[in-house]
Amino acid sequence: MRNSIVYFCLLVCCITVRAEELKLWYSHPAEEWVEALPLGNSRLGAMIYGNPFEEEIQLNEETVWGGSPYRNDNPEAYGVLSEVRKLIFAGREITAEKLWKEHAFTKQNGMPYQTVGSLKLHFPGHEKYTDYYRDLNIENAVATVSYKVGDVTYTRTLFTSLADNALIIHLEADRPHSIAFEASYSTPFEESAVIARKNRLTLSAKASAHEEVPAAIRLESQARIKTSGGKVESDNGKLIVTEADVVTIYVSAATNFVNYQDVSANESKRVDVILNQVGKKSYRQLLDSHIGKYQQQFGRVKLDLGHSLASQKETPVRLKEFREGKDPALVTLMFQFGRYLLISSSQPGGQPANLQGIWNQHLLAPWDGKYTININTEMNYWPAEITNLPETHEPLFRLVNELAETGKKTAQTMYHCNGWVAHHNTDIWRATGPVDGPFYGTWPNGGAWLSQHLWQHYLYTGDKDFLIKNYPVLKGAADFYMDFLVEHPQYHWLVTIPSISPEQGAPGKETSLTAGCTMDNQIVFDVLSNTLQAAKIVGEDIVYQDRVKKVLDRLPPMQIGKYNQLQEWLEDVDDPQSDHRHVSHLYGLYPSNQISPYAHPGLFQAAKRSLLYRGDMATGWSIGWKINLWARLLDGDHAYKIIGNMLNLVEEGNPDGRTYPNLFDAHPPFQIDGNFGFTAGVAEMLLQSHDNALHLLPALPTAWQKGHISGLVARGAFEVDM
Ligand code: FUC
Repeated sequence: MRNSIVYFCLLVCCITVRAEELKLWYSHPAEEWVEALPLGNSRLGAMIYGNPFEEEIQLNEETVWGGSPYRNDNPEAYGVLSEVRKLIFAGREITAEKLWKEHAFTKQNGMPYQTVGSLKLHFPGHEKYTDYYRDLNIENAVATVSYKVGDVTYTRTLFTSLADNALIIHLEADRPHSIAFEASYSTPFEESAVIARKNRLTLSAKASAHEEVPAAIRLESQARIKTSGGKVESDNGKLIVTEADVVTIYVSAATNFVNYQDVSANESKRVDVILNQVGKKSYRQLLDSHIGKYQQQFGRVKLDLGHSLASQKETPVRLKEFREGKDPALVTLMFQFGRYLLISSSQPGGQPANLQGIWNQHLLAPWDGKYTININTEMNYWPAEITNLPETHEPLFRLVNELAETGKKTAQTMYHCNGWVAHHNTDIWRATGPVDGPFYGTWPNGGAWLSQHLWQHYLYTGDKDFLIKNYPVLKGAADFYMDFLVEHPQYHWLVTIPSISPEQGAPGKETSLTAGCTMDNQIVFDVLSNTLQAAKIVGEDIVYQDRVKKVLDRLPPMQIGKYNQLQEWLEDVDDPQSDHRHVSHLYGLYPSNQISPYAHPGLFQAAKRSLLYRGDMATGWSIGWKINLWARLLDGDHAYKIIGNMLNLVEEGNPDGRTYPNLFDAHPPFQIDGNFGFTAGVAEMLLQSHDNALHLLPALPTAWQKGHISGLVARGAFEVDM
């Protein structure tokens, strides 16, 4: 049971302008993918272009990945490990890098997340239309398209049912016998087939082999068409509908994926089971159960920062004009859009949201659309607890448990260490070896950082059974460091080596390879001290607890350097001119809680100095991180300035654009972590609970004079209304 407190810190504003619904809307069809509107139920993703004449619905299924079960740890790594360490300690990092590159990496840099293809609906005669409108209503997770051809009004309603696991497309016209179209599938996969039979259109395909790992994923997508009035015929890989009054299309997709070791399911049977079930329900029933299930999660948090006439404009116009300062409701929309995306891409039993959530039109997406775990995947889940969506965190918890299995072998093979390790990337096959070469991949802390999400969930919920169940994973992350850390010959602290401060070399160094950089020390500190706290709660052996304490006492402290900055490396070498996107040494400020303004004022000022040096502009996700960091620095106006850097339309001639017309965040290109970082950041400006107390409105900007928020969650299982 949650504790509930109501604070009247803000006067609820008197809204003179009608509170707009939470909608993204447009007066034109999408021409590009980043204008199309995303629907999703964690399993299925759909991007709706809303073109009257040639509707395209680009489809995803969360388990369509290249490759098959594989591992990518190189057993030769251990043979060179002590030499690599010696060379780094001796300042010969380039030689160390060469050796490490030859022996610690494999040909596999991770498998790609892939599209299914598109369902296309061709409406002859709809080339010329008037009164066009399309939207995505994120209060009920339904998209609509409407327009007129002559004097007939056509309406499309689409949703990916959270309750019934299918995409539902409902077509209506305000005159009988007016609906006529052809349905077809397209897919980029070489090995694929489309069959049309009666009212069913079926696409089957095989995902790609990649980096010498054979393909294993088989996928099927099927569309079944039900009409009232008119008829459906099949012809040469197409379904043709004529003279219908109303049409409902039910679309499903599935693969043979069972888990990271098992691909033995039957995708056709899965699709059949889903669509047979869906076919028993009326359109109304499907719509109601979808909205009911969605609102049960989405409706928990309400935010109102005020409205104005500017809030009623078309979405891209609002993004263009945000910095004029008249549209506080755009922050609300973007905040809630992040919650919409998390609900739509991460539900219990599914895969965690990857670099693009579940939405991807490519066979080879940027960075393969996989899981980059040196910041990006973690950021995806920053809003999960605080914005009251703890169930969306479950797929990530399962991923961490699975990495603890695969990463045990990596820890043994590469480092001869106990416990488990994952480097800076993983994928659906839960690969835990290093990828992308030494400069980026020498980072044995991905699993450790992810494991902190288990501890945080415990802090938010107080769920002791959850902690007991997940304790072995936390302990495994700690056990790895107990073996992996090495005494630094000069400072005598225990340090990680080889490692990097993601993804940059210290000034004056030609490579990134280093020992004991600040972020590593902070992560190791979290892993060990949180495992120690958990050990006490679950009643772990006292001898083990003492061992952990002894290691904790020998970690390097955070250090303040010559520019009054928080040092990123053991040596005082930071470049105050650097605007690198990774602000890794500020991990201790956020998401961790190692730098408090009250307990560590010196470090707090140093962290602020470091962040000021890095500047306010960055890639999308880095902007997302900076909103949270300025919130933790208790500076609402600075956080708000960074919000303005995010809410800036990507369009030709604007290199600073960081949000696409469909509100997807721009790295650029599209990467979803920035959306989630934004949502977490707005919440962090309004409520903090990391420092052993609830802090209400810790970073309220001057721009938010009036407002109301309910349903945010604080550690200790409090739900807060203000
Ligand atoms: C890390 C970042 C990049 C990008 C990639 C997916 O490598 O440094 O900016 O976000 O992940």
